[in-house]
Amino acid sequence: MGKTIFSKIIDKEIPADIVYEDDQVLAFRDIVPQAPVHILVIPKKPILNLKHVEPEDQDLLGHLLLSVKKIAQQEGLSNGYRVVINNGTDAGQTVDHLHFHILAGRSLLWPPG
Ligand code: DGP
Repeated sequence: MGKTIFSKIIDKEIPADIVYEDDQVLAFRDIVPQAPVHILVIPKKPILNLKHVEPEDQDLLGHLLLSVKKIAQQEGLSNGYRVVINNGTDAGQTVDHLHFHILAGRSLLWPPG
């Protein structure tokens, strides 16, 4: 399988509006925002989705969630935010690289549909 669009963003082959980066994680603004704030948080390790995580990824998964918290603080999301992981076809996953959506800046409906 070739590189996904997110691997190309990690490798800086295509541009993105990056809001956070460290040795394990990259976060950037979604190109099709569904809310005033819409950020994608991804591991640099190319994991397809949650179905493909392994016990060895435990620390990385924790680090991703702590990064979400850090980014939410950095973005000033004091009114709250939603974190979404779409896994597979029925969930609407379109990019085969694990990603957390951070959505904020408006009142979000539930159930999501
Ligand atoms: P999902 O549907 O959960 O697989 O979300 C994939 C998201 O990725 C979708 O909201 C649009 C976003 N996206 C797709 N291609 C690009 C891109 O080239 N740049 C950025 N910043 N976001 C992208």
